[in-house]
Amino acid sequence: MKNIPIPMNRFCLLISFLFVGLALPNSMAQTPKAKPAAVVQDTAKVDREYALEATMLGFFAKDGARNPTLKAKKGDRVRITITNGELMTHDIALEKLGLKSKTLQEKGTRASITFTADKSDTYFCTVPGHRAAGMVGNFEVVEGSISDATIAGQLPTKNGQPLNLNFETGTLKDWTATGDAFTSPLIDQDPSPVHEKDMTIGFAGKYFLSSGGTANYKLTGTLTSVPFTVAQPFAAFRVSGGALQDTRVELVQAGTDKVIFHSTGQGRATLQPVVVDLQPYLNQEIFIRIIDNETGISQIPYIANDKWAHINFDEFLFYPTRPNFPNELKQKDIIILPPLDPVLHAGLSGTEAAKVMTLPNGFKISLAAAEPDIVKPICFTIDWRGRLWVVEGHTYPVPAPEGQGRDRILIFEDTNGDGTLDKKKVFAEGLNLVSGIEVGMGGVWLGAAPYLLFIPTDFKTDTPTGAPKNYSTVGERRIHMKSLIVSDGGLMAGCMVRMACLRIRM
Ligand SMILES: [Ca+2]
Ligand SMILES: [Ca+2]
Repeated sequence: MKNIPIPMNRFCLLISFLFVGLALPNSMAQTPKAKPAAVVQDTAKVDREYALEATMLGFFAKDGARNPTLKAKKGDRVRITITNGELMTHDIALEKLGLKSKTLQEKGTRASITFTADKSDTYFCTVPGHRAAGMVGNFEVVEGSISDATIAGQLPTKNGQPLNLNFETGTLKDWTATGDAFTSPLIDQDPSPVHEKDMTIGFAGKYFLSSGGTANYKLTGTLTSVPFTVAQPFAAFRVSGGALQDTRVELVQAGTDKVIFHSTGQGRATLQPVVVDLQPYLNQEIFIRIIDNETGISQIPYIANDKWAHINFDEFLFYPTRPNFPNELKQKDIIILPPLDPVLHAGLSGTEAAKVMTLPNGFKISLAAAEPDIVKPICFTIDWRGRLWVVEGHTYPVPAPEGQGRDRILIFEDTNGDGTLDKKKVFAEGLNLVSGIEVGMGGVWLGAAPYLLFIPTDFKTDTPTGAPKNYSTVGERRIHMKSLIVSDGGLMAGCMVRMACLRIRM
């Protein structure tokens, strides 16, 4: 067989779907494969350099600031480099300037835009839906000097002595701990021994406090400071860690026990200042309460173990006026993904699930196959003998390194016609990211992004007669070919992500 071109089908079908891209299928073949290398080639001299992590929750600066305002002087040569923080499609563009970086797909890859600062602008991710989701911030051309210096803060005092609200004594003096999360919470290293190595805490002084970090997030407890008088109208403290309410810092009015302010982290490790307006409480007594009631059994069902079930804290200081921090953690920046909708009848066995299904009149249902005979089915097809070919998608959604795929193709057969698939055969194993299957034209066709594979097959013995052969590359792994159909001497493929329908003629 010759190489098969992928012409745009005249019945090209566009289906509305979340994260629909705009590229058309005939451009896919030319899309270069995303490179894992994280090297920025641009070596031009720049006056100002910014680095941001790109995620669906926003662009994050190294100091934790979400969608930070990036500043430059008029005429400065500026470079903004983004690092993809997840396995998603992201880029960065400037709205007025009309400048756009290359598009990233793999986690850890980088792209940048370099330009001369002329006027203030808006930076954002051009992938449809991402700007609305929060990937947008300001670029500001400023007059004069660019300074992020803020006024100095002061430790609260008691009986003329500064309180240990920054932990610089290396002890829990002036604090009382309950539970086990704060038995040895002081850390003097960055990266911290109880956090992941790629996390930066950015604490002040010699010590900061953590209720267990990402290593011991299951611990719970409370740490309460001694009461002290509000001596200045503003305060700021540094916090990071979980965004759920059960890991939080509270400021409490002494005597009444009324919580006058609270803040969680935002699901990141870097400590960020939170500013509190204490004007209504001037000269009153308050205390600080640091709470970790999170065991890591997440309220979010798709996060099995929540490593953010901890809180980090440092340095509570008073300020005479409202301090300005470039990486201030504002409450609007704390985003908590909503829990999934509850699923009716979740967790039933295959037999029980079949019993509770609602069917149209005249229909009946019986169980054909269930776990553990079949696990993670992602696609199937029926051959001319009425047998079911099912792909188990163990690799999806993250592609395995070349040669380390874990997907399997199983053939099921109902040998006595009672509706139960009583015979099972493994046709192939070790496949990578298979999302579509069809049987016909002398073998088995697989959509295994970024490839369209053909396995020549002896259907008398149901065994491959050769290695999988690639008939096309669609350029990127996120184009999942589904709904393969052999008919009329051709192969039809539907594609997810870039929604389209292709017709491939032999
Ligand atoms: Ca400290
Ligand atoms: Ca915890």
